[in-house]
Amino acid sequence: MNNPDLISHTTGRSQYLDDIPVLKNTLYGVIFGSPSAHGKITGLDLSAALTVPGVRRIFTFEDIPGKNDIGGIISDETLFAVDEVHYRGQPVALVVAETEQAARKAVKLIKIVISELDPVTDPREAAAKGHFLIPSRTFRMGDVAAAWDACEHIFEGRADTGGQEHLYLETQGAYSWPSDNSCIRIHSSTQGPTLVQKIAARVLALPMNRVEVDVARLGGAFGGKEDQATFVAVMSALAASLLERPVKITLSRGDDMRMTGKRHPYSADYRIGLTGDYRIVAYQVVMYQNGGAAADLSPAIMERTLFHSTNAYFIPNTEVTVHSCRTNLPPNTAFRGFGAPQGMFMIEAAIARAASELKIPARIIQQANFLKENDMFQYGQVAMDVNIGKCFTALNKEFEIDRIEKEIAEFNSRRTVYRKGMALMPVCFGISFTNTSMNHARALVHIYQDGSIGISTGAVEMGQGVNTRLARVAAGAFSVAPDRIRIETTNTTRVANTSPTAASTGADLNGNALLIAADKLTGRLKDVASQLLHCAPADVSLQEEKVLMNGEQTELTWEKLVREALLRRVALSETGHYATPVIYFDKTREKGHPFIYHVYGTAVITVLLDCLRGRYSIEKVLLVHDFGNSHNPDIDMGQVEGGIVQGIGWMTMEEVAFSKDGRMLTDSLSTYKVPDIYSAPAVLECRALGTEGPKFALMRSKAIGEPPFMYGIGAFFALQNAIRAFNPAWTPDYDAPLTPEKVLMRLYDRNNQ
Ligand code: LUZ
Ligand code: MOS
Repeated sequence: MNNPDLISHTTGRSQYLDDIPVLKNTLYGVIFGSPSAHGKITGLDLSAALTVPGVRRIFTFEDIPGKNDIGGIISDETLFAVDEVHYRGQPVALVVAETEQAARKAVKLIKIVISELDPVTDPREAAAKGHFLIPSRTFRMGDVAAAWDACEHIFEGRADTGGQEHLYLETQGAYSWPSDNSCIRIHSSTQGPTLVQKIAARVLALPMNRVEVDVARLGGAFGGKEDQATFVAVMSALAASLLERPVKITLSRGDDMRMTGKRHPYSADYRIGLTGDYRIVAYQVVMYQNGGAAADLSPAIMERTLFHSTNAYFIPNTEVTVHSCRTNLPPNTAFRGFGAPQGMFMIEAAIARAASELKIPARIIQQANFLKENDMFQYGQVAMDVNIGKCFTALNKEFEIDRIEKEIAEFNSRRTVYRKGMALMPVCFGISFTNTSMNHARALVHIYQDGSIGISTGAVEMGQGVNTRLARVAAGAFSVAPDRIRIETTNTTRVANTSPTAASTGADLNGNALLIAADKLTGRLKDVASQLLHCAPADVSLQEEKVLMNGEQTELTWEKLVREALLRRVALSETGHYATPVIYFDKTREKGHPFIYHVYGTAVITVLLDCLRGRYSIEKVLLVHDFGNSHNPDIDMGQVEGGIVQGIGWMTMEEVAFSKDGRMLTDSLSTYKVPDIYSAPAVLECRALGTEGPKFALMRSKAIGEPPFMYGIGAFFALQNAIRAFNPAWTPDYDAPLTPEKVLMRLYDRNNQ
């Protein structure tokens, strides 16, 4: 089934935030951010800025009628700074003017006096000073301390991952206006309309029923709009409410890059112990999460790191600790994978280290430790329908890893200036919000009297294709033509108390709610049909807009049936509520059954490295992925391809850099390199592991948004292997991203031998 936005996207008619026709009297807001990463505000002079023609008002914390508190999980973040600033770009004031140009001009004239304090940007330094955002957490299984004795080999070391800019095409923005009876309407580019509604209500001192948030679609999000769309939306609502005029805010790319948080950088110390036959017996790791200046989603991200810290392996004795460290950087936030990629990188680094010391390919260790049916995850969940081994076997059968290895060895033995490298990257990713209470969704379905159907859910379309999936589910459930279905905007007045569209759960949760609503409606329609056809409701079925009785076509059509139902005063609207069954988690024991199912897959990545220049290309990504019974193969492949390229970018070229004093050095596309078509793998072949799929996945089609991202981690290790083939004297280190500059240094590094 086609994307319902197909025509409007390709003709440029789809409405993003900036395409909403602008109302008369609209004002424009530009944020004034702190020029310092840490300090006390001792003076703020707005007088020159206020003289700029067109400026209507400048808002600071003093203008907030409610609470100056935008914290999502914990209350440690303000909308506007009060007397201290904690990161560069932290909002201090909002200038609102008749034009955006006037507001920008005024922002430059704001004078702030800051008494500087020392900024901390490094998470280990923050930890040493005791600067934590939340208490640290540890997951344990077995007895690590006792297990070291049983190990033939023990290796320890350090591993680091970098940040990552979301670089959604549409920057953060919002457009709000006062509506009837002191209500406020907010159009926000957010993954979490309910969160925007809740925080706007808190800041404006309004009950939530006076705040309506509407989202048509986002121009990308990747997690960056789960929490961090909120401050922009709330500022526009605040200004609109106090000025009683529409107010629009669109962050410039530079402001967006400087002001908003990114993927959390992590730094880790690991210890891994193996038997003589390469079974991993023990794994201990302490990770320092660079959380930035406020908690944002860091507690939940920390939790997912803990859950995924052994990736697709069974390790009987583990002890994994994450410290969430407070630093003077923008609050780091959700990003596709949500802490799992960081945790998985650490175990892969530990395995790679062991392999290099033992002088064997890492995949020998990887294969020897794949999770098996009924193994226990560290967090107490028993692994069921484990497909990691099957994915690997299928991958090996399809692409012959031995042959690839031989070809690479043969290529490298020619000793040209090029080397090739290969790595295997297995992935096991748990589906469900780790916070059990968030795993619910609702749908509101109207059948209109002409037979067309309008569907509202909590799902936000951000380019991932959730609307296509929902439309197809609905067309199937009612057995009507796809063009009868409209997926409405996501709106807090129609569907309330939603969880953000995140954690790869958007289709599963909202689609299941939709099925529940549809089931109630078709039940009522079949009752009407049974009256008209003088038969039992069970004899009635709907098929391709026809009503069948005992499998035989009748003269009753979908449209006629709907009209008859209306005449009989049967309700043609319905809601469905879905809450994921089975799952629970006990945080006091750190044990439970947090995930409704897991997604598995295995990839092989090969790279070609130019050893004169340090340049490289990703040659091939070959993978077998367990889609379950894919409901929309095109959407799923799109997510696989996009995820892998984004993962490769994180591991190889995207480098978020800050100066010591907390200034972002990579705040434009000339200094921050993201993958383009030239850096995408030349060959990407994905095979589906044919499985029937879990019954709790929507139409047994597994969640797809995040899991493929982590295949990209293989690019790091493939590159390392290529470097080692050229420079055997090099002792590998595990400091991602492995940019061309770093690769070049390592090609000629002989110091550490
Ligand atoms: N967001 C969230 C997420 O709030 N909880 C999660 O568990 C999660 N997982 C992945 C991505 N976003
Ligand atoms: Mo998320 S990383 O907002 O699914």
